[in-house]
Amino acid sequence: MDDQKITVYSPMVVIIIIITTIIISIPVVYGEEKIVLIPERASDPSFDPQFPRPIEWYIPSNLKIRAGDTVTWVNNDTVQHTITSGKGVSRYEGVTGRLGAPDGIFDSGLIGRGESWSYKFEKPGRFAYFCAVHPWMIGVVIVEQPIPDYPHDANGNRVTFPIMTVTPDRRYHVGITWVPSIITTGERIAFINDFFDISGTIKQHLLNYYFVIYQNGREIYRSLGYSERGSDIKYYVFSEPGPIIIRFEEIGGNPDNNVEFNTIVYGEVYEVSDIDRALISSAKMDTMIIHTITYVGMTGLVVGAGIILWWFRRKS
Ligand SMILES: [Cu+2]
Repeated sequence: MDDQKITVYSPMVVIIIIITTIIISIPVVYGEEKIVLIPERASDPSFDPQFPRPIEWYIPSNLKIRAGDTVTWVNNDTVQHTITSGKGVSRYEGVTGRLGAPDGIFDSGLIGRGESWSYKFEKPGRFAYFCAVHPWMIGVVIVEQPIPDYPHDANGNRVTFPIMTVTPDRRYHVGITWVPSIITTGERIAFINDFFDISGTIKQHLLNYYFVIYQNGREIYRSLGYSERGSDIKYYVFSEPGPIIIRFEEIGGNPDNNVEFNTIVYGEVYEVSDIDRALISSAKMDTMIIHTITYVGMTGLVVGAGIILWWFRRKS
């Protein structure tokens, strides 16, 4: 009987193990892909493009990412380049023949027109790089700590929603929950505020207070609130990253009755711009055109050679 049971349940057990393994292996922090573009004429030491392109051999030459992100360099130039970690040289030094000093962390090797190369940055730090062929082409990737995937305070400590605290007059419990739990700039954040009596059980109806947000030492938002059947929602869209303090002031009309919470607003470190997208697609188009020309040319040569051969054979 026992043997039979094992036979019946083992496929199920296997499936459960597989599903569990998949869930466990999903990374805690999801990495993003960032694009760095090598523009046309990047190999030219006198390269000095005008608006709207910045003066950069790698665009952007100063890239901020988070640990776990992958950077893909796309070569939109007509010649081969490398992405070699280490110290490059100045334009003058490069022209006079000085070479860069690789540090061995990463090296793409030569990448041609329209080709790309990717590298995943696992650890925080500052990573300088250059082109081994044109060592005045320099760039840097700054890798920041990844964002925790759980709600946390301004020090990164995990918090549990709703975060509860007692007012100084010891009459109320105030709770806060923010959605989404990781706050980023440009996204509408809902702050759900709960008000209970001191026992923490009876919701407080029509309790007035000020909902105030401070960031970088200044007040950025203030709104009068009322607890409707014990709760209230405030919305805010942050435009800047950095730690914030959320203060409930004058709770119940008492000017000294203030409580506060804190957390961090994260910024979008880098977005691929429309210009980048246009350049990337033009790099891909270049590759396609080159390939087409090559194929057409090769076909032409083969057909031409065939015709010539046929012509000579016919003559002789
Ligand atoms: Cu180069």
